[in-house]
Amino acid sequence: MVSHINPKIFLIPMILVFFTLSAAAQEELKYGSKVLQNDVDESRAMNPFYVAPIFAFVDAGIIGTFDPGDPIYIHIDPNSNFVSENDLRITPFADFPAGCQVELSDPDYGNKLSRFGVMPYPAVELRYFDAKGDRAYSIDDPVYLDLNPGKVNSGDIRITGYMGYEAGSRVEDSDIDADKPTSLLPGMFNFFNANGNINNAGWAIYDQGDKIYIDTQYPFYTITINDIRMAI
Ligand SMILES: [Ca+2]
Ligand SMILES: [Ca+2]
Ligand SMILES: [Ca+2]
Ligand SMILES: [Ca+2]
Repeated sequence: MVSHINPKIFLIPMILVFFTLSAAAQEELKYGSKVLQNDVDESRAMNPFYVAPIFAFVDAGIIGTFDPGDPIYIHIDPNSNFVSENDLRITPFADFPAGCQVELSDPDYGNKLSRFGVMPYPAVELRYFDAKGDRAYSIDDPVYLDLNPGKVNSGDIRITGYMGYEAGSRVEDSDIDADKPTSLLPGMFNFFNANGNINNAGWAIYDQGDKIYIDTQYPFYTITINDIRMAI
């Protein structure tokens, strides 16, 4: 009997369902969100970087000190000292939100980068607050780029949102999460090679549109629950 049904009748509702799912996916895949079970990207393959990217910042605002006026990046090529194409902003810069890649025509492209942990700048680590106290990194635990590592305090950067504070925001002394102890996050940067391109040696190429994750169950190179999306 099925063969008598006109397939076109089903096509329109299916398209509507597709667009609805796409809209939902856009929302849940936002910057600083954690991968949940059955998310569209869960269990996708990821690729390692040839050289591990670093956190770096532009010393703007008050010069000679790291301060809230200084935009922070995941800097892809540590051999360069300048904001480069496809570096990833992890704090907003001008009208650019956290989680977007730098393009050649952007105003911050080519700005000089400074490194954390090099005098006079503070050291940083990726750390989490064990919110439910289960002594492991888990889904409720917010993650920080933790300056002067060990405790959430003023100037730390939220890598994930927490209690209404957005991913990419900076902690202030009066915030709910200020003064919380932190633990080292097990994690490394990997990326989803969205456009699928590879070089002659067979390595995935990180370029425009590819999505960086903090991979918290490595080195399996798979997007799993609790990994953190660093790109919009
Ligand atoms: Ca500064
Ligand atoms: Ca926990
Ligand atoms: Ca801190
Ligand atoms: Ca690519």
